[in-house]
Amino acid sequence: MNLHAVRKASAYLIGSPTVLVCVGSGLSAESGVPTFRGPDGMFTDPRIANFTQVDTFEREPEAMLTWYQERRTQLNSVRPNTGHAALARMTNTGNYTIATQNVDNLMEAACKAEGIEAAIHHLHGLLSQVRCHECGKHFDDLSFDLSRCPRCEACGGRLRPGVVWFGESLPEPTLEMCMQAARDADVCLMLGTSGLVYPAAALPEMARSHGAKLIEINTELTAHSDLCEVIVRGSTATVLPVLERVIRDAAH
Ligand code: BJW
Ligand code: ZN
Repeated sequence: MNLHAVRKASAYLIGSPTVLVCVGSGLSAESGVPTFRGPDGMFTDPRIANFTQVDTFEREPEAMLTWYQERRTQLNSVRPNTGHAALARMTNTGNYTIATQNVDNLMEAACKAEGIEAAIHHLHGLLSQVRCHECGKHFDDLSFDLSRCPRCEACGGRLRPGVVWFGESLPEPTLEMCMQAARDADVCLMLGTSGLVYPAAALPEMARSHGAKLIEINTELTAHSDLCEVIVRGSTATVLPVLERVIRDAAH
């Protein structure tokens, strides 16, 4: 890890700034939740890549729901990693908004474990939720077995995971709050996201055009690396605890 880059990043984060944190699947990678792209990503299997497209739900609903049910079950056995925990603690050092593309609840779990309340917005929904594809009714319940293709008690429609597929709109109030946070931010911290999926990828761009400094923590270069003031190459599970420590030490 480049400690010079970590110190440079900390200089932007010391002094209670307003921070938009844009989170992607890399943050949860060391918890055992696979990323989408890259050599170990779920999308190396083209069939799986298709399961994140809304059109596939019309053609192969059983296969798609079985895959989603497996991922819902896996959520029961994953735990937040050191990156989630450090980020939770960092939110106490400024005005932080977390805009996550992740559909796990690991950031909430880390905040709970640290006794911290943070503003976390799920742009792509949550795997723990189920909703009706027809009437939109939400069921916040992990006990549904989606692989049995359950039906909505309100309208008889098809139940599906409460996530956002390609070709579907993001939840409007969530996106609006994140866009406002992008406009207000002094700093935009990008954690473990490839920056390829819109409109989430537009948030750092929007923050930058409103004057925010961009900081990236990622094991690889991304679509946004060229826009960054600071890049720390490394795992968020390793870098965030060091960054949080430097910020905390500066406060004493
Ligand atoms: C580490 C690490 C470690 C690893 N430490 N780092 C404008 C331009 C072009 C296209 C569009 C546009 N606007 C809209 C579009 C279309 C489309 C889109 O963006 N397409 C592009 C891909 C071409 N967007 C949409 O369709 C969105 N909807 C929309 O725009 O609505 C308007 C509309 C309405 C009606 C009709 C049409 C449009 C919806 C997007 C939904 C995305 N859904 C998914 C699946 C969620 C459910 C599920 O989990 O199954 O969301 S796809 C997948 O990608 C998932 C993720 O949230 C998302 C982003 O991925 P992420 O998190 O960045 O992961 P990776 O794998 O890409 O990257 C991992 C990174 O971590 C890498 O950089 C690694 O290096 C790093 N890493 N380990 C640190 N330990
Ligand atoms: Zn319904």
